[in-house]
Amino acid sequence: MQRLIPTLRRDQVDEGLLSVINTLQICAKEISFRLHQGELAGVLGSTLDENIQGETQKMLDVLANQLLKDILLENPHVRAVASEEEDGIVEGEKTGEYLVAFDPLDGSSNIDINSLVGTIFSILPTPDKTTSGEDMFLQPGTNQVAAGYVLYGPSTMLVFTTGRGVRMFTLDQKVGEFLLTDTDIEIPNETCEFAINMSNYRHWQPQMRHYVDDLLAGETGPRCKNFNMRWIAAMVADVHRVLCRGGLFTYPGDNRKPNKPYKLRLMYEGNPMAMLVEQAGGLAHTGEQRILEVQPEHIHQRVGVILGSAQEVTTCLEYLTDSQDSHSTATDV
Ligand code: AFP
Repeated sequence: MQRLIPTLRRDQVDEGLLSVINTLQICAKEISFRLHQGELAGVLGSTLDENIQGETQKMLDVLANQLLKDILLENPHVRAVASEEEDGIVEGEKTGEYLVAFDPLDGSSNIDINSLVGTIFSILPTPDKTTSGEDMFLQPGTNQVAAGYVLYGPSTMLVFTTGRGVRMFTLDQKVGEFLLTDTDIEIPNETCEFAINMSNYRHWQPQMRHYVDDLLAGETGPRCKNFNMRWIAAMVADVHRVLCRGGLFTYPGDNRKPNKPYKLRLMYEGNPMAMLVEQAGGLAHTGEQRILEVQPEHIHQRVGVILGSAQEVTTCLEYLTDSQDSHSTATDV
C-alpha cells in the first residue's frame, strides 16, 4: 500500500509543502496516540480557561494545539500558524513559504464521551514581503495549496487534497504510517441524508425552517422522498460522512447573538472543508456566496456553512433565496 509522502511526491508537490505535510502527519500520529490512550494518558477533562471564542478548553485541546504549534514552528518552511486556540497568529521562520491555519481538536465536546474528534488544517502560501502579521492569512480559500483533516475514530484517517482530488489515508498502527486506502473520492450528486443541529430550529431564518420542514415531511411532502438525519456534533466527522456517502451538512446563521450569527470558523473549518468538498465534486456555500471566495477580515471570522451533495446544496440555496417564503410569519426576524 502507498504511504502518504511518496504518494504526494508523485503528484509533484514541492519539497517545502511536502515537508509541512510531513510535519502535520507527525503531529497527527502523536495526537492520535494520546487520544487512543484515553483516560490512561490522564489528559481528559477541561482546563479552567476559555479560548478566544469564549469556549471552555479541554486539556486535549490545549495539548493538541501546543503540539501542532511547536512542531510546525520548528519547520523552516512554516512562516506562521493560526489556531482556534490562539488569540493571534504565531510567527515562525521569516523565509517560510507557507502559512498553516488549524483547529487542533474539532468536536472537543466529544472527547469525554469517547466519540469522534479531529484536527482540521488549511495551508496557504506566504504572500509577498509587503504583507505582515495577521494580514498574511487574510486570503480567500481559493488560495489554499492544500487542506485536510485527521479523523480520530475507530481508526485514524487523514483526508487530504492538494487540488488534485481527495485521497483518504488510514493510520496503520503496526507500522506507524498513513497508508492510502481510498482515492478519487466523489460525493454523490443527490442524497437522502442531512445534518443540522435541530435544537436551533426556532432561531433560524424562516427560509431555512421551510427547507428543513420540507425535508422532514418526507415522501408525503413537496420533496416526495424520505430523508434521514445525522448529527455527530463534530464537523470533521459529519463532513467525513458526506465525503464517504454524500449528504448535506449545514450550520446556518441564527438570531441568538445578533453580532455573532454564525458558529463555524472560516479559516480553519469552512475553507479547508470547502476545498475538500469541491474537490470531491460537491458544493460548499455560505448561503450568500461560495465559501472559498469569502475575503476574510480576521483570522477567527465565522461563516454560514451549507455543503455536500451538489444537487441538495443547490435545492437548499433555492429555498434560502426565496424572499416570498410562504412560511414566514410576523414574528420571524
Ligand atoms: P469545537 O470546535 O468547540 O470542538 O466545536 C465543534 C463545532 O464547531 C463543529 O465541529 C460542530 O459541527 C459544531 O461545533 C457542533 O455544534 P453544536 O454544539 O451546535 O452541536
